[in-house]
Amino acid sequence: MVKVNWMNGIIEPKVNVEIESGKLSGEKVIEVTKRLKDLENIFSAENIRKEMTQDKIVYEVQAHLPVAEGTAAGLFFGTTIIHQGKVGNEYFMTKGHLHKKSDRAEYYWGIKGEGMLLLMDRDRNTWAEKMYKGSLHYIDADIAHRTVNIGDGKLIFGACWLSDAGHNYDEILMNGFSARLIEKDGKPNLVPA
Ligand code: S6P
Ligand code: ZN
Repeated sequence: MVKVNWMNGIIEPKVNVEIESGKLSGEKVIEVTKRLKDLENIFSAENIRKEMTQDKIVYEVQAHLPVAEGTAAGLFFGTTIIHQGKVGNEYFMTKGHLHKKSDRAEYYWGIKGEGMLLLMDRDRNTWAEKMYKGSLHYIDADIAHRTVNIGDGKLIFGACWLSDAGHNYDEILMNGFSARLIEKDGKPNLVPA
């Protein structure tokens, strides 16, 4: 509930973010949950994914969308929580995407846990940037991005992107990233897909 004190023009904010957890509450906050059943053909071991408990949550996204998607020059702000887990020896991760408008960049920052930001350019060169509490990531325009939880708890990170960036999931669904983060001897290894 927004409290307005018209006597002095000072108002309460319409939305809050818990700094420690990234949790958003208030107006125009949406929530999306991705479970194993929603992530067909994302992990390399699709046969193993199919056999796992389909309702298991892989990641949750909250986003503050103050303007309609597609609005020029607006901003969106979100928090993603990737749960701890693996499909075979591949860590739980997001679907990954490019932006529909290819010249739109994005910021990510680490809030909690240990992760990797998988980045791929148009020539399909893939590299991984470490994510941790306080890490800051500028995702350049036209770079595909996916996040991976390599820790033993939840990975939580924040994001800020342009409201007209849009999401292109199809290219990643069709061609994937050229590398994957696989656990070997208890450590993450970036291996060709
Ligand atoms: C939006 C931003 C994040 C992701 C979220 C889930 O541009 O990058 O909010 O949407 O981390 O990832 P994905 O690949 O399923 O959208
Ligand atoms: Zn994005």
